[in-house]
Formats: sequence, structure tokens, C-alpha cells
Amino acid sequence: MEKTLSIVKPDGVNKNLVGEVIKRFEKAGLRVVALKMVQLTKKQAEGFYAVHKQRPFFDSLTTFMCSDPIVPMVLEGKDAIKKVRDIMGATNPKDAAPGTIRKDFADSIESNIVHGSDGHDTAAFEIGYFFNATEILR
Ligand code: FUP
Repeated sequence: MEKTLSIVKPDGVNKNLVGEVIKRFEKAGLRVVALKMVQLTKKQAEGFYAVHKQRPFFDSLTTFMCSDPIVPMVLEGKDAIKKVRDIMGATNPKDAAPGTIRKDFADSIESNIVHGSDGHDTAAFEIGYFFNATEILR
């Protein structure tokens, strides 16, 4: 069993897609083991995306991520990290495969509805960024 972090981003929350995103994960056999709604500060968004600090889109991305509430969640299941990324689709919705969340709902490479951890180390960091041990089902 593997755990990963996903986030319904501000555009997903504003488009009323919280349930749709969770439904797609659950249909794939993933289990929600932690869930909350929060609005990040700019500093918190910058901390979450610290790996992208040098990238040209960093300021715009972190401003977007704190613009409205988000719904972070921990998902558990076999190959959870890869499953979530397959269900999300490519970062740029123009490149995303049919039937993926980003292909179906995203407006742009920045406003792309959903986040998913891209590896074991990032999953551990990102889960810990939003949830403490007592908030995750065991
Ligand atoms: P992903 O793992 O698919 O979310 O993509 P990345 O980790 O490469 O990028 C994180 C976020 O930065 C993306 F979800 C959206 C944003 N981004 C841009 O705004 N512009 C870019 O050119 C690349 C990423």
C-alpha cells in the first residue's frame, strides 16, 4: 500500500469539482485516508512549491494557489502515486490524454484543477505539509 497527496486546486473548488475529482480516485480503487479544506498564505504556497522556486512561473503559481481555498487529501492504494498521476493527466491540459481530469476540466497549464505527488520522497514531504499523523487514518 502506498500513500500520495492530491489537492483540488482553487480552480477545481471554484468549478464545483471537489466531488468529481474524489469520485475518479475512488473509482480507481484509491481510498481517501485524510481530507481537509484550507486557504494557504502566500508563504505557505511558496513552501509547498519550493522545488520550483527558480522557475519563471513560481510567483504566478503560488499566487494562484493561495487565491482561494483548496482541498488537500491523502489517498492510499496499490501504486497510488502513479494511479493519481494517470487520472490527473499531463500538466498542460493540451497534452493530457482523453478521459483525464485535466483534459476534461483544466483551462491552462497553471489552472489545471488538481495536484498529485510525483514520487515517494515528494509524497512524504507533501503529506506532512498538510497533515499530521493523527489526521491520517491507519
Ligand atoms: P505536475 O506535477 O503535473 O503538477 O507539474 P509540475 O510539478 O511540473 O508543475 C507544478 C505546477 O506548476 C503545475 F501544476 C502548474 C505549474 N506550472 C506552470 O504554471 N507553468 C509551467 O510551465 C509548468 C508548471
